[in-house]
Amino acid sequence: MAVGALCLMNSFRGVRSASRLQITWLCEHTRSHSITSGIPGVKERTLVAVKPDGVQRRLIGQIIKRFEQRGFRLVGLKMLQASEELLAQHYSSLHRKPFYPSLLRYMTSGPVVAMVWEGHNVVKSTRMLLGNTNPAEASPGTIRGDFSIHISRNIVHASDSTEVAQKEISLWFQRSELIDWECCDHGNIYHP
Ligand code: IDP
Ligand code: MG
Repeated sequence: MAVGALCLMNSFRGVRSASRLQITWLCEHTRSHSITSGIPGVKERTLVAVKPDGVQRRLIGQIIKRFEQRGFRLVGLKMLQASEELLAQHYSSLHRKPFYPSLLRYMTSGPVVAMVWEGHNVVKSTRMLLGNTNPAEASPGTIRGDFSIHISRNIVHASDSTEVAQKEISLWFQRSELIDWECCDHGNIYHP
């Protein structure tokens, strides 16, 4: 066999064994630091809600896609017509704002899709995925920066701190509506 071909085969084997090693490490690492233990903050959760304008403009799928693509885990999902009572609690810190009555009208104008997403640093990362509250200030590439133009119709809600996230999740979801689940590719695909 030509020397060149031998070298090529050896380097190919090298690449294969290196990637196998990496895959084995990844697999072990993922297992020992799985969703239920290990990486600090991996169980962090946040509330995200597609607001009535997002639902009516058929943006639910595109919004979910961004969270899945980023690698977060969906642990709760439901569509509901939010009541004034729920929203009054949800937006209790804003009830003195001049826009509060119109905010409640907007949020009750149609169904909302509420979700709980989980993962490392999910609260902060989600706020970055959403972009500035005012879409005019939101960067292109963010949800608000790509799909909206006015602060009164900004498509999507997300908790702004881990403490607020815990309160909002328990306000919008029963414990039984949230599901812990493991990823099927941890072992089945990379660990024959
Ligand atoms: P956030 O949704 O980015 O956390 P907040 O300040 O908590 O922003 O405000 C909650 C929601 O109230 C906003 O998403 C937006 O729908 C609405 N809002 C905030 N400021 C204004 C305003 O100046 N005019 C109209 N609506 C506003
Ligand atoms: Mg807020």
